[in-house]
Amino acid sequence: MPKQFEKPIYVTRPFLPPLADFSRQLQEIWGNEWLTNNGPVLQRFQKELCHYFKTDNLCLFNNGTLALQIALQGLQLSGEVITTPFTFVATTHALYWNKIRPVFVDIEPKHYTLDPAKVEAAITPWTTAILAVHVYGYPCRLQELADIAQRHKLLLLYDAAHAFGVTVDGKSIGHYGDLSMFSFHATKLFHSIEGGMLMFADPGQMKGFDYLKNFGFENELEVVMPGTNAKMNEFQALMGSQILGHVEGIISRRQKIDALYRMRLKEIPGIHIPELQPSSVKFNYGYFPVEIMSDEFGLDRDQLYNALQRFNVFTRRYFYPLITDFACYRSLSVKDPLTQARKIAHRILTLPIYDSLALQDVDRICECIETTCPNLKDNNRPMKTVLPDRLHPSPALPDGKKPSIDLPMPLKQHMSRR
Ligand code: T4K
Repeated sequence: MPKQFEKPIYVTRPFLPPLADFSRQLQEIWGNEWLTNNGPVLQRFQKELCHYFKTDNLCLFNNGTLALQIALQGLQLSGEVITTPFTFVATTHALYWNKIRPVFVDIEPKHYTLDPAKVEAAITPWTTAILAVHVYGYPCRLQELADIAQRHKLLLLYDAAHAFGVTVDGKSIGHYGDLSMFSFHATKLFHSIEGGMLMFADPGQMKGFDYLKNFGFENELEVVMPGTNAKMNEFQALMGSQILGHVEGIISRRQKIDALYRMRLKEIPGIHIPELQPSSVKFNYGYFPVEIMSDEFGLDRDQLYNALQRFNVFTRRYFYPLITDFACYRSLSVKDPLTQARKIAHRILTLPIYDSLALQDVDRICECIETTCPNLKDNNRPMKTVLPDRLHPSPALPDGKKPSIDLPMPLKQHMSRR
């Protein structure tokens, strides 16, 4: 029986650049006495990102949610937008904040992204766009969605919150579709503490997004639209700028963790690991989702989730419940039975994966899963893995080792009570 971890192992931990590097560069901010409102560090970070993404068409925000809300507003979308129920709530909230009706359709079972056939079947005269999510960084069915969007004259938008660093056929995933939103939240493999970015095909959109994130100011005396405040500040930009230089290393260390999980978990009955991406995709290993098939594993997903907590391992059930099952969206009528999404939401478990997670700890997490699996007979237990050298130091352990619609009903009631 593996020992409980001395310190909690979370689903993720933020990458932090060397403190000395960060402190040194903080002096620049102190020297500038400029903390936000399109400061010099932000402008430099924006240029670095333009170079990284090979585009001039990107705009920075204080978080991904506001970036997406502003995107929908700037594009003046209304009516219905076809989207996925298998995502983080912010995807749908952004539609609601723009009074757009989300039309939920099912996902495909292999990599959990929107099923193009379901998208096409859900188009009505009120549909204005498709908002698909590269969930866990898995690219959506890009060509099929692009064909549908073109055939029906719809905008194709991607929530690429999880997809920083992903490329398809040598191009950043942000180059696909009309617009993509990236989240730079601390829980992402690339972050700026909090932050978000829009990348878009039409350079004409830039001015509108810039207005919308800065109150609509044209100049000191003129406000041209009712914007909001969604600006990234200098500290966020500094963090992002510093981490950008580490991003390839972060991805390759995560790839090793992914490979070790795959090797260790494949022998355990009832653990389904999504297929590796094809060679045309450079993946980012941002998440490590698995499906727990209760009949074969001997416990259901929630039982395993709880059992792992007793070992001090805090996995997450991203994305359960489905968006359609949250109190604030439950009253929406959804035509699609969401068969795959429902099944997957009940089986999915995202395992810890982050830069400072030592391979020894990944091995131990796998041992915890093996020990918990009632259907793994003793003589089937895999041999102890001989690990390659530690990737990099892990946190110290006590033993001294370095290891335009109506609000949905509940929301309406809630608001009228206030
Ligand atoms: N679209 C999609 C598809 C998204 O996934 C998200 C965000 C968005 C849009 C919106 O983008 P942002 O507006 O957030 O930029 C987390 C994140 O807060 C959220 O950004 C993310 N998706 C979502 C998938 O995960 P929670 O509620 O699970 O976070 P929390 O605080 O429970 O953190 C998870 C674990 O990470 C903790 O157990 C411990 C660890 N952690 C967390 C933080 C914040 C740390 O070790 N250090 C930290 O500083 O939502």
